[in-house]
Amino acid sequence: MARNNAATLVFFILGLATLLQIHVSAHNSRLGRPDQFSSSAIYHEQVRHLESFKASLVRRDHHHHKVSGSAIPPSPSSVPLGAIEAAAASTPHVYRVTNYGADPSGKSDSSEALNKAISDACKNSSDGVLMSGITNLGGPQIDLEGGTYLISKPLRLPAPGFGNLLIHGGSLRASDDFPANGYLIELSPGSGPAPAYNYEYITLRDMLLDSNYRGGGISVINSLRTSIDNCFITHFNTTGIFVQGGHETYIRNCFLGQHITAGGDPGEKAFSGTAINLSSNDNAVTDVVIFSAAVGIMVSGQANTFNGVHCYNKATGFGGTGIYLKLPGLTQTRIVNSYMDYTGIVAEDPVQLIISSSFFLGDAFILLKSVNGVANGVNIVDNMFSGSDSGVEIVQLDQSEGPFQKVDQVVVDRNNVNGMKVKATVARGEVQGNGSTWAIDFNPVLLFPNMIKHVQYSLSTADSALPTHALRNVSDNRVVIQSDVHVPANVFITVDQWGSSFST
Ligand SMILES: *[C@@H]1O[C@H](CO)[C@@H](O)[C@H](O)[C@H]1NC(C)=O
Ligand SMILES: *[C@@H]1O[C@H](CO)[C@@H](O)[C@H](O)[C@H]1NC(C)=O
Ligand SMILES: *[C@@H]1O[C@H](CO)[C@@H](O)[C@H](O)[C@H]1NC(C)=O
Ligand SMILES: *[C@@H]1O[C@H](CO)[C@@H](O)[C@H](O)[C@H]1NC(C)=O
Ligand SMILES: CC(=O)N[C@H]1CO[C@H](CO)[C@@H](O)[C@@H]1O
Repeated sequence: MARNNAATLVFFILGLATLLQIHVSAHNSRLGRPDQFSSSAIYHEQVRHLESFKASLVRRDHHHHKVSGSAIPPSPSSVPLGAIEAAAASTPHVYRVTNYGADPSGKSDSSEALNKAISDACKNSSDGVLMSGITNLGGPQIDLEGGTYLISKPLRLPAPGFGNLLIHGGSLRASDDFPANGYLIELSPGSGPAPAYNYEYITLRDMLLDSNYRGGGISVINSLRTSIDNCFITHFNTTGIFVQGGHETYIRNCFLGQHITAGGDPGEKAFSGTAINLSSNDNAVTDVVIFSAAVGIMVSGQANTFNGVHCYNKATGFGGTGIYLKLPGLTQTRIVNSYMDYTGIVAEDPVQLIISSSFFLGDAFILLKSVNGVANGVNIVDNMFSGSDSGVEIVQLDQSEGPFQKVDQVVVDRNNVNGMKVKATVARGEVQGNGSTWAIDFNPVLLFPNMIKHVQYSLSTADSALPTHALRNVSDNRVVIQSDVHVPANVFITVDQWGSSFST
């Protein structure tokens, strides 16, 4: 019994110590420089905390007594309403736009009200944990309260240099006189002097943006760590989301389309605009559907990644493009786990590009376009292609501006293909014959014309004669094997166009 009590006491003390430890470390990290505390300073801190902890227990006890001692506990309604409102108003972290006179029915122009709410949210600051030149606003929320707001000019922060702000929860619609070159939300510097980066950690979430066929949806200029999450962006006439400069804009769980359609729209030929234009590095587009636009995603910045993108914006047959990689010579792009639905991928002079684990439906294909004739470090592997048996090749070359001449480490292989023509940079063939010459023409499969970098073959014969044989000719993607004597033989040949910086 006594031992049990002692154990309980030890446990209790340990528990207290743990509590204190957590408290102290949290306190230190808020000060930002825990290493400046000597261990004796920490000890004294702990003693002070223990004392105040004890005091708080006593206070709570006291309060408890008082409550249980009174016959009727105070009901919430007995607290004056004005006091609650005053308390809330003194720490406005949630900016409800209707408090600023915004009209949630979408009838009257709410531009001024919304911009006022945003500029008020930019008045408070927390501490300086963000990039130098960026004020940490501490996370204020502009709450659209589930309303639809008509706006005649873009929503903007009052000046560059702010971070840690959320705008969420409602719809915005451009008025008929909205500037045709504007965006509903512009994270742009405006006219003031711009710091190194305009904004950091701005989150735009849970919104429907209707550009009313005037201008675009969201522009993010020279900003860091922007999140665009669960937004539905439609009726853009220019671009749904435009990102220029800066880095790490994360676009996820979004739906973008110029026209509201579930696919197979009779007006598809007239779709225009670009759903996402990334003129910026290091961004990610994940789990995004693009259902109408002339170009789904235009990319002209490096090190962007696309994962789970579904493009059915405008079929290739009608002149549309799913993803256009316009970074000749330094592509550095990964497209994985995506769904190119009747619309394909175009890459200019690809240098470091991976397209993998993706599904190409409806004769959608990948086009490598030569600008300066370079294709280097390209992996197009492990995709699925499905087409209409019209002989469309899964990977094609556009050499109208000159042939691909510098081809190295280009691997197009292991794609599974149904109803389209396989193209690859590795091919295997077998030829059977009774004679002294065996030849295979690999042109139907090989992607690049007249380019075989490696050949391997084996000659198999059951004949009593043991022939001498050799690789005689490799030209125009044809391989010829010859033997000194006439024999019945099977010849197996493997060729590739990979090249490799590792070969000698
Ligand atoms: C929308 O874009 C089309 C061209 O794509 C243009 O003809 C039209 O004038 C634009 N509308 C507005 C309001 O700017
Ligand atoms: C994408 O943005 C760039 C500017 O950074 C512009 O030059 C280009 O025309 C745009 N492309 C499309 C297809 O919107
Ligand atoms: C191969 O051809 C030679 C003559 O050209 C003939 O004698 C021989 O029977 C043939 N062998 C087979 C397996 O057909
Ligand atoms: C190799 O074959 C090509 C035709 O494919 C021919 O033009 C060329 O002369 C041949 N070269 C040799 C060394 O036989
Ligand atoms: C905590 C804090 O600084 N709150 C201020 C935020 O800004 C509003 C004006 O927009 C002030 O009234 C608050 O005092």
